[in-house]
Amino acid sequence: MKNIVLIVTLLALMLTFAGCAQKNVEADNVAVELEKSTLIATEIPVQGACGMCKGRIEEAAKTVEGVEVAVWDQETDMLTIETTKGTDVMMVHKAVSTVGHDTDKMKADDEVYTALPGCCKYRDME
Ligand SMILES: [Cu+2]
Repeated sequence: MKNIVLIVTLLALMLTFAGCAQKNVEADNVAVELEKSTLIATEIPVQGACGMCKGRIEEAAKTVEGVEVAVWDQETDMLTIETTKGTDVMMVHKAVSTVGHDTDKMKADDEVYTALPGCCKYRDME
């Protein structure tokens, strides 16, 4: 009889632990979801002209640590980035202007701009 009580107690304990483990996994999942949802969206006006520009701008933006998503819209000349908390957005302005694209806060060097392919000469279009 004592043995049965012991076994039942042990089973109950095991179930309790299993339940806790399950809850922890759920808590972890919630944490991951929160992490994703706490990405901060920022819009940066970036000058460009064509599909090549799009690739260049997005690639440059993604080199900045904390930039998870970077999408440049050719129609609106708007770069939308999604970054983790604490990301220095000015670093994105810098990265994008370094490869030849003016932002609303940082102008690309004339030398770099001049070296862009003809189809990317956005300044001439204005
Ligand atoms: Cu281009």
